[in-house]
Amino acid sequence: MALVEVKVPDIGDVKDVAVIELMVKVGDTVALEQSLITVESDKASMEIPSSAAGVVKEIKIAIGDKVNEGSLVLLLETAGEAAAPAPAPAVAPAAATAPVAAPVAAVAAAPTASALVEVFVPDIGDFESVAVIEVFVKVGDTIKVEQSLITVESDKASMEIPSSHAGVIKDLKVKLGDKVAKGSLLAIVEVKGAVAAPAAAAAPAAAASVAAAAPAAALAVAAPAVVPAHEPTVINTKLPHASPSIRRQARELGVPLGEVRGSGPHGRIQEIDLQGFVKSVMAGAVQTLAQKASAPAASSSSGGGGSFPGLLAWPKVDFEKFGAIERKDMSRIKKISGANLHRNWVVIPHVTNHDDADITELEAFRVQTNKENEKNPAAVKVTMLAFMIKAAVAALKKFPEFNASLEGEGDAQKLVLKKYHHIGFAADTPNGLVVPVIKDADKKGIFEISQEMGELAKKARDGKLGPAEMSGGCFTISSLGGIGGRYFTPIINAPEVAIMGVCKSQIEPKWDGKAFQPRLMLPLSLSWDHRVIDGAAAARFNVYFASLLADFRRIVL
Ligand code: CAO
Repeated sequence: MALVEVKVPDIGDVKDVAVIELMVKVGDTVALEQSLITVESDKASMEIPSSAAGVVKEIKIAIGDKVNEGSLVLLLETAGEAAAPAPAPAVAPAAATAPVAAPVAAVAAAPTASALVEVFVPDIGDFESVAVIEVFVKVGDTIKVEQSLITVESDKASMEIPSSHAGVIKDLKVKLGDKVAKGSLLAIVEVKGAVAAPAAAAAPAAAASVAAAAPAAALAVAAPAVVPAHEPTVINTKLPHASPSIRRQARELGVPLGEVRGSGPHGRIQEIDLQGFVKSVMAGAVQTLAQKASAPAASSSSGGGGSFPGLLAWPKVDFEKFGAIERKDMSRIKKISGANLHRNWVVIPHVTNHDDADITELEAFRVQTNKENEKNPAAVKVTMLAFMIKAAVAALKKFPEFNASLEGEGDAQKLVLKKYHHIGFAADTPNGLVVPVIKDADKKGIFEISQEMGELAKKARDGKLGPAEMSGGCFTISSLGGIGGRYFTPIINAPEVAIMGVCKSQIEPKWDGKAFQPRLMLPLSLSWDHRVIDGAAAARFNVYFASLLADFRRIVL
């Protein structure tokens, strides 16, 4: 038996990081590499793993303490004779911005050594034998933890496979067209300043942790803007055991962590658990309160996704009797967005106001701006939608009840007024409709918004949007302007309370008091939640929105 001091290892450039989570307590038996605490700087959070296995005898820090490399974390009673601590293990960054949980690298730091580590395909969910359609790296490349190595594609979704280790690629074991599955060897990576843990330990550790990285695309597809209200199946009364990045993702997705069953050590909630929870809510395995309220007798026989008491059953037709047909699978996006749209349509008392904006001058300005930048290859093409996003921000500021969400039920119901301005835009993709979100649109200019929108729309079409890129929206604009049409009745993207639908602008004769003038008119269709917004407010919102587009100088008033 020996008492070993466990200290904060080299945590890179960060100094005086705050302890935000204690994951163990006195008396706990901890394994080598087990996360002990989470620290957070202004840029990232990371978990500090144990450099030895043993029983926690004393904890030397508290939540809120500031620590640095070498700070004493705790005293551990180990089974061995010698009290010499093992080399400090590598720290697993909690990937503050990545949409996936960071893998816990099963390596122990030994500053002078380097080792070859095998990187495998992690648990990728239900997919078996998926084709490699993109290889992002080559032999000799220096890669980071979480960096995407390849993209794989099944008939249902595509997903990027991240690396479980940082280092230099020594050998690449896959090529385009190869079929891979969970556990397939992807690459041999030389990890600097580290000694590989025994293969038997390394592989499962990598696989288990990267499993959390399972398909950004799949979750992108699966994740609604926010997980709807649901009937809890598990409720943890204790503080849920999860890293800050998982907590942040849960907040963004509206997932109540107390109800998520953690599959990690000591019931720790991993990203895969979060994904599983979101998927089960969306798939109806966990029935939403809204679904319960609106469709108590829901049955799969409806073909319409639920039946209602007192209504006739969904018609069953033997279509083949009338002619040739073909049955086609619905894409995952279609199924999931369909279920969301159905719920929103049924639960929210929608009203749609139609109006027109005179965009004659604004369109001329937009065309002129793009012309001026024509010769600059780096210039961003300015879109009408970017102006509409700025106009939406101004209108939300003037009418704050449009920048709100309903929370709670009955007497306890509250209106949550948001002080931030994240605007979603509906994007049509080969697999269906998704809504990427421009965060903090109030702080961005037209060029920046146009550029971000272009990038997000491309990612959406490529099926690469992460859940964070579709979360947190306050208000959505659905533009069919590039296609055509006059007006439509967009369905509100819950838990938002309004959505602006836009169709194709057309030159129309407008009476100026003396004569008809040709003006470019943009048709607007604002749908709003009548539980939150009144008709008069909606009409004023539309009038104000249109007035901003008619004379964009008003935006700075
Ligand atoms: N009136 C007339 N023309 C318009 C217009 C409007 N309201 N809006 C865009 N256009 C023009 C553009 O100027 C562009 O023309 P040029 O190439 O000559 O400049 C062309 O239409 C194509 O625009 P776009 O659609 O590529 O670009 P956008 O910025 O308008 O829209 C995006 C981007 C991602 C929103 C769009 O591609 C898209 O997916 N729209 C569909 C959204 C949708 O499905 N909504 C329905 C949801 S409910 O089911």
